[in-house]
Amino acid sequence: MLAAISANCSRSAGATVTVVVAILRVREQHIAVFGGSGSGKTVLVSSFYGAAQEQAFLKESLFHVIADDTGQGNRLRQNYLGMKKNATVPGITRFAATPYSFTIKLKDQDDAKVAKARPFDALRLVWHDYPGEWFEEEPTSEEEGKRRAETFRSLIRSDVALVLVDGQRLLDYAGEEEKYLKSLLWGLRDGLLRLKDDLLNEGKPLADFPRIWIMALSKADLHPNLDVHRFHDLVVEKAAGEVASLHEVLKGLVQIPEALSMGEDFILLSSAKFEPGKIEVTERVGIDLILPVASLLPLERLVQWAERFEIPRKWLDRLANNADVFAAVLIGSKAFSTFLNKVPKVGPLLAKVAPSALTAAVKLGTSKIKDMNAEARANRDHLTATLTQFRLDLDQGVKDDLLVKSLK
Ligand SMILES: Nc1nc2c(ncn2[C@@H]2O[C@H](COP(=O)(O)OP(=O)(O)O)[C@@H](O)[C@H]2O)c(=O)[nH]1
Ligand SMILES: [Mg+2]
Repeated sequence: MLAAISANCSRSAGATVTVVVAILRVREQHIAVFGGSGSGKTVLVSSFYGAAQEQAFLKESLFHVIADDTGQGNRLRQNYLGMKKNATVPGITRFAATPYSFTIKLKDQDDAKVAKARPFDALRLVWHDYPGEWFEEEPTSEEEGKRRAETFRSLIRSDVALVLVDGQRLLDYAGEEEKYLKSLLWGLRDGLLRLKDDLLNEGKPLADFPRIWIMALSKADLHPNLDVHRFHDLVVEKAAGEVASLHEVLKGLVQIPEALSMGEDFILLSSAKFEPGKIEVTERVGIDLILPVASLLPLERLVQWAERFEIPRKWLDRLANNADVFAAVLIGSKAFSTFLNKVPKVGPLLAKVAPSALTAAVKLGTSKIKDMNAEARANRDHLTATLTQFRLDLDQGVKDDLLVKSLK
């Protein structure tokens, strides 16, 4: 928002000075990425950020991806350029848990009229790596245990968690994939159980916690014949019991345990095409779905849950961050305020909104979204264009057999 703060400074001459201050209204979405050492976490975040700094992306895109920590951004870009130019990969980072913070800043932030009409100006994506080794190995000291719990606590604001299934290890275990899949899921389950006492406040289940746990095949380029449905089948065939018991453990950690999707969503990811002596960074799979998944999937899921069971109003805000503003953009601020005006003004913003406003936003058909996207692009309303594009990207991801979304 460009907030004009009028400071009426009386000067001796009686002149009035108006100071215009630009305040960027930023909405934050967090995403948690769980994966063992070598499963592709660092390469993934480097590819996500590096590709967004390419001229081709900068020209075409509706937004810039800016690293909030410049030094960290440069390191990620170095990783990316090393892969692209010299086929070198980033160094191994065992036991490192790093949050990365990116601001998704719309282009042409300065059109005052468009800016004023939108409910927020920029999205911040905070990306949390959680090293899977921490789930495989007991902490070596009490202090180490504390550090793990603290790191975990920082990522529980995420709506979405990706569980990386290492495509290389699946190959190593070809024919007996259950050995790898079971150990991965048991490790996660045991790790969570070990953290449980530290995480819960006097045994009270958590309100804020990732509610959507997506199984993500990393290094999908190593599996050219595996589409997302076959990956889904493989997980069910080889490790359905382990998925179910991880689901049980997650349920034991949260309030409103019905609002949890575990082992219902699947995605394919490849950060680049790795060939002998060459890393083709332009051949990426699923990376462009990360922002849409982090931002819009929670809103969609919230509506699905609300159709299945009663969600107390005050909970709407906690189960999917920013669902209110995303819905407002998707159905248009005017329509959204009509919904708002129909309900009593109490409690947090979302509690005021009949879930029907959210449903309306989610149920818009693809052709309607396409129209809105074209219109927003024409009007240079980049926020609406971006979010409607995210919706179209999700639809396309499903069509391209890269993404399976829960039907529940
Ligand atoms: N084929 C393929 N290999 C990958 C991909 N991403 C990572 N790798 C390989 O996996 C190694 C470990 O990746 P890294 O991101 O460092 O794993 P981390 O320990 O989870 O951070 C890299 O050095 C690459 O050799 C990918 O998308 N495709
Ligand atoms: Mg790493």
